[in-house]
Amino acid sequence: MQGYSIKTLTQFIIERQADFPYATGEFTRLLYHVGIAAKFVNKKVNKAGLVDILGEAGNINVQGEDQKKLDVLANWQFIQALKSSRECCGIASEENQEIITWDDELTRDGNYIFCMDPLDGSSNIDVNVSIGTIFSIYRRISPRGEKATLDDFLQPGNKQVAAGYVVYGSSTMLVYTTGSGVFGFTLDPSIGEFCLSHYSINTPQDGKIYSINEGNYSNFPEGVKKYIDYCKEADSKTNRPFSARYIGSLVADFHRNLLKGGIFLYPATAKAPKGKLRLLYECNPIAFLAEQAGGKATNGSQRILDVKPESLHQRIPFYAGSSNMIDKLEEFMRNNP
Ligand code: AHM
Ligand code: MG
Repeated sequence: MQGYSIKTLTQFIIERQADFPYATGEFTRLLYHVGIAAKFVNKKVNKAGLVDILGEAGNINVQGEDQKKLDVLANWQFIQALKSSRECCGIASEENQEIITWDDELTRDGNYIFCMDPLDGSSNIDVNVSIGTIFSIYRRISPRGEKATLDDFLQPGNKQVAAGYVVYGSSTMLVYTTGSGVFGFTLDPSIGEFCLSHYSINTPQDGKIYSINEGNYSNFPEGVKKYIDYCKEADSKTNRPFSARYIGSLVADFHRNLLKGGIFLYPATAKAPKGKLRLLYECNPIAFLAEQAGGKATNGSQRILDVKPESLHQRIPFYAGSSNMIDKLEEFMRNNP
C-alpha cells in the first residue's frame, strides 16, 4: 500500500512551539482550539443551504437547541472553544457590543485575549459565496488571575502574537501567522484535519488585481479615485490595465490577492466616513498577515499596525496587499490630499 505524508495543523503548531522562547504550550493549546472551532463552523457553513431549504431556521432541533443564524452560531462556537482552551481570558467579537470575560479562576488565569469577526462577509451566505472567520491574538497586559480589561484589547496591532483567518470556500483553509511567516492549511474533509498545504506564503511585490467596491467611486477620496484611474489605464510596461476582482468578503478577496498579488481597498465613503472595516478584528489581523507575507497594509498614510485603537469596534480606511501597489496608492494619496 502506498503511504503519503501529511502534516496536520496540530502537528505543525506543536513542532513550531519550539520557535517560541520559554514556550509553555499555552499558546499551542489556544491555536488548537481555534482549529477545532473552525471545523465546527465549516460543518455548519456547508449545511447552510440545506438548512435554509428545509426551513429549519427558527425551529428547535432535536437537541433542544434553537436554529440560529450562521453568524450567531459561529460566534457561539468560537466563544465555547476559546473558553474551554482555558488559555483565553477575554474575547472581543463583532457580534458582541462589549468584551466577553468570565468569572471562574481558570479562565481569569488565561494569558491571551482574542479578537474576532466570527463570520465575515455574512451577506454572502445566502448566495453560496465564500465567507470567512478572522482572528487576532494578543498577550494580556492586565495581571493574570484578574478579569481582562478593555485596555487589554486596545493594544496596537504591532503587539499581536498571532493572527489568521479561515476561508470557507471551494475548499476550507486556515491561514495564520505568529510573526515568523504565513502558513496555510487546507481542510481535508475525509480525515477532518487541516493539512499543511501552503508553506511560508510570500505575496508578489507587484500584482495585477485591484479589489474595491467601485460603486462607491464618486465618494472616494481624491487620491483613491486617481489610483483607480491609474489601475484602469493601459500601459504595457506596468502590465496595466489591472483586473478588477471583488467578492465582497474581505477574507476571500484578501486571500486571492495574497496568493496572486494585488491590492484590496476599502476607503472612507460618504456612507462610511471612517471606512467600513473594523480595526481590531478585521484590519489588524489582515495587516499582520500581509506584512508577514512581504506585503503592506495602510490607512492611506499610516501603517495599520501602528494605529493605537481608541475603541473596540473602531472603523478605519483600509488598504492591504502587494507592497509596490500600496506604495503607489500612498503616493497618489499624498499628492492628492
Ligand atoms: P461584515 O463584517 O458585516 O460581513 O462586513 C464586512 C464585509 C467585508 O468582508 C467586505 O470586504 C466588505 O464588508 C464589503 O462591503 P461592501 O458590500 O460595502 O463592499
Ligand atoms: Mg466583518
